[in-house]
Amino acid sequence: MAILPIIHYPDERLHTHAKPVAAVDDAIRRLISDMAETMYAAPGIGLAATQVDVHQRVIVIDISENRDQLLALVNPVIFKAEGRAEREEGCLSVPGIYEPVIRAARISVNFLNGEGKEVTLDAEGLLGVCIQHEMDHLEGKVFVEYLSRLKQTRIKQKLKKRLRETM
Ligand code: GNR
Ligand code: NI
Repeated sequence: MAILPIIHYPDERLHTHAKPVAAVDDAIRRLISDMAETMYAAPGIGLAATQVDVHQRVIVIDISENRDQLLALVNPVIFKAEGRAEREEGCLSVPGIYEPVIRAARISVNFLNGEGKEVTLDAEGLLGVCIQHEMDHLEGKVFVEYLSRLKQTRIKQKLKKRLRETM
């Protein structure tokens, strides 16, 4: 297991489109395990491979209180989305920034789990939001892109300033 470095916005690599995983093999299982360790250490409730500069369609999520309900989603596809709901979001790639985003209220998603088995999951609330947020990362999209241009500019300036101050 290993904790992987997380890329921070506005790094260009966060805009990379991830490729489908051909087979859930030992290398993918190692990636899932490293991503889980990275997510738990951060700590966060989700992590997309994009955030650790691996451009394959792999996501880990754990929204449980006890941090013992790991979900691994390989090649996820949302095939149903209903309603709209607003919720405050944060992102490990945009540290310290929390802003409301409107997304589908309920989704149904298809994916392969860590064993390569096909799974269908209905999700709403925090889990639904988290899956949509992580799947955006795989498309090269960061949640701040839903905000106004002005807010995006301010967030970029804030993160760049913070980067300068810690170097
Ligand atoms: O840890 C995280 N918390 C969170 C809170 C509200 C909505 C989405 C998230 S995902 C985030 C981890 C992360 O950046 N995943 O990409
Ligand atoms: Ni994120």
